[in-house]
Amino acid sequence: MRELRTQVAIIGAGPAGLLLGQMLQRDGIESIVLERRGREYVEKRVRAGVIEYGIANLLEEAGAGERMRREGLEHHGVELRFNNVSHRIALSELSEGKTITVYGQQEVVKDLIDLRLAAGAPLQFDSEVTAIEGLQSQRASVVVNGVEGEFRVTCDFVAGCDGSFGVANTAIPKSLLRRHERTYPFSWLGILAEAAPATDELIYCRHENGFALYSLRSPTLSRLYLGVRPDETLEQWSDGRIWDELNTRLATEEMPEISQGPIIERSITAMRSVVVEPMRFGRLFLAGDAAHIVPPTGAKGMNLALADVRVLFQALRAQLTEGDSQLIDSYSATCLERVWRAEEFSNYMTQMLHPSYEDDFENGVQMARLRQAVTSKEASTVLARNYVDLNSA
Ligand code: FAS
Ligand code: PHB
Repeated sequence: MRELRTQVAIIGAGPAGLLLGQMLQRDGIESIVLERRGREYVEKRVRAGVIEYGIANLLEEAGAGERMRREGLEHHGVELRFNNVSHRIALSELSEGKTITVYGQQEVVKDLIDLRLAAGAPLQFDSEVTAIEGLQSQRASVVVNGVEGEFRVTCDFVAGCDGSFGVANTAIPKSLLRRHERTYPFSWLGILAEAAPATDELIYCRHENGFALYSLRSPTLSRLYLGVRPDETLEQWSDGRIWDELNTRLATEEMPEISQGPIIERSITAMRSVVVEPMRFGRLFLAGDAAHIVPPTGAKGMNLALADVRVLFQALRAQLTEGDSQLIDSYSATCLERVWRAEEFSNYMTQMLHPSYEDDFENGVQMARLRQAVTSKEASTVLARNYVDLNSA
């Protein structure tokens, strides 16, 4: 079998794998990024849209922030809407001036792929990692099913950045692996529409029919979501039904209708929380969705993934350039403390904004939480600081 050699084998060309490759490359540490899908597929996947203050700075410090700063939309607040009334959470005022940047995840991925290819650093698409070996020996290796057949990559370390359905977390012995999971009784139907957003800031809305989120990508592109029952399918949601339900849930006196346009992308995503422990086994380190999933209500998914990469890069650099293993030994515990804070905030936002169809006690409690979030300065300050920069704390 053909064999390649590197210092860090990175599984997955999502935001986590690509940012890790970028940071290692800039520091002269060899790596290879192995992606099972094609470039076009990876660059077209529409997912996250909000970048936290500290993560936007991280991307800029890594040399991947130029287009984000130019084209991204900087926001100073978000709205919480319920009973057809809007309440603004003044993010910047409540967080010493911090902001979020609205910039699609696929744009981050495109920027990082362009940088890696421009640097001539190894990035192989259509190359699926099928096995991970030697994690407790002197050298690790991954077996790859590539375009030109199978090959092996031997390395010092493996970064499992292969998302929630990848191979990396299965390489941790079942006797050591602990998986904590919660599935929520709803999914998100998301659309990308060629419609000028009727709002300048994101609107999170709780309506008796369900959740709605009004986000955006540019002055001509709206990104909108509806909370739907977990067994619902796209076939059950015609364009007309989607727009009618968005109008019903989001309507206020000031904004009775939202602007509509051709829907150019649509998907339904299940809502789950998952935490995999530990995030390290021998020479394998998990980062991003490979280790954790959060419901997107807190806009934490990609931010959490990139925050893991910040820790992993510093740990690998200390080990590979100075022989100092302290940071790799504490990697899992360091990440998991932040991961659980993000799980808590995402759970708080999800429960508060999605009405229960069966449990009116739960609805009473969640409405009290929502009212407190918009009337108590302390509560709105905690919400603002978690929303705008949880991963930097
Ligand atoms: P990713 O899943 O992005 O990337 C993993 C990569 O590894 C993929 O490209 C995959 O093809 C590759 N891979 C898997 N197995 C492999 C193997 N064996 N060999 C080689 N490559 C392999 N977050 C938000 O904040 N807001 C949102 O609105 C939002 N919406 C989402 C919608 C959907 C449908 C999904 C699935 C997630 C959404 N997320 C959202 C979360 C999302 O943004 C993730 O947090 C983010 O993609 C995490 O990045 P990575 O950890 O890099 O994983
Ligand atoms: C998005 O713009 O896609 C988005 C924004 C905020 C969220 C989730 C998704 O909480």
